[in-house]
Amino acid sequence: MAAKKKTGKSNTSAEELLGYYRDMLLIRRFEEKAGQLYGMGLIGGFCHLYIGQEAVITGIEAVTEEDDKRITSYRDHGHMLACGMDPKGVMAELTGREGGYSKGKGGSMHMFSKEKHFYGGHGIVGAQVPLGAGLAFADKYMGNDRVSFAYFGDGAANQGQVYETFNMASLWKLPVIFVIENNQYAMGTSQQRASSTPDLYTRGAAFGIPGEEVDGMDVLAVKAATEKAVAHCRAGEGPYILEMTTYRYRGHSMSDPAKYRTREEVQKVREERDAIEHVRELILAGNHASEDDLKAIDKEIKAVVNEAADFSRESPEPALEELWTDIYAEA
Ligand SMILES: Cc1ncc(C[n+]2csc(CCOP(=O)(O)OP(=O)(O)O)c2C)c(N)n1
Ligand SMILES: [Mg+2]
Repeated sequence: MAAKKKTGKSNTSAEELLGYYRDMLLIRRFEEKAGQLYGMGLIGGFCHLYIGQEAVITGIEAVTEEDDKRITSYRDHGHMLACGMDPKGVMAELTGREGGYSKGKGGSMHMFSKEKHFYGGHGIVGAQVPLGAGLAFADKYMGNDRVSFAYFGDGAANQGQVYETFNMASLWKLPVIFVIENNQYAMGTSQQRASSTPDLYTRGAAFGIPGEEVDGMDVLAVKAATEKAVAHCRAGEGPYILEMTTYRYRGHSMSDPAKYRTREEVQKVREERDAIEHVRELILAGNHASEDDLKAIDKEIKAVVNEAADFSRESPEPALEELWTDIYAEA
């Protein structure tokens, strides 16, 4: 295996590292299970897996506080798990069951949790970005010091509505952090083929929004950059852009011809930059836990995921009458 070029604080505590290990592993095992259930025909429709990108959401959520808000695209399962939503409710939504977060009527891309301040789950590329600024506007209006996180991809970064949002967010100094999850591809189109400039973190320059490029495969680097961005927002300085360089290991969605990149390219990232492996190495090198301890954690996580999968199969399908509920909000 090639030498790692990761940044990382050697003084990170055992507890913190083991926490990241657990959180990232939960996302990976959950997504692997979702892939299996999809293959078995238990999940239908769209399903976009987050495998490979776990360090981004894990590092950011390590910094968030109660009542901070988040909104993202259709590649949303990891975001839900990381902000504390119940794996059972997420999995049951994937299988379209009553016990799901949207009572089985939303599916993979349309889940919400008011309690955890998770505002979706959006299938229209880039649509969550102005909505994220809206969340931040509400907090500014209420006069609190909450921060909103609007996540979007490298493909979405070329959408017009993103720049309209940048303008307003900067003009009104909204406490929103724009997190660009640059996983190098938008469906089958590589970033090089679609973006006029390679650096997405500079895209706010015309609006006076500072930005930073971060190794999104290194949970400690993600956390450090997020701390800086959050401090900026909470101090009333307005928005911030974090470009997380990351990689998705699986296809765009569940059907993906995978003709746009080589197997070797994927394998190389897995071997040299995997976020979970990186934390695992830090844990072992620091003698914070043994190989057996880590195996035991994996076993525990698998049990949580299996329980979620069982729940998602046992929960009934929504009753027919549900077709008529949750359509209009009562005003
Ligand atoms: C407005 C709009 N255009 C096109 C699509 C089809 N589409 C779905 S995902 C996607 C790629 C987006 O890529 P990126 O923003 O990099 O996010 P990623 O899937 O890599 O997480 C496209 C073109 C869509 N859903 N909405
Ligand atoms: Mg992408």
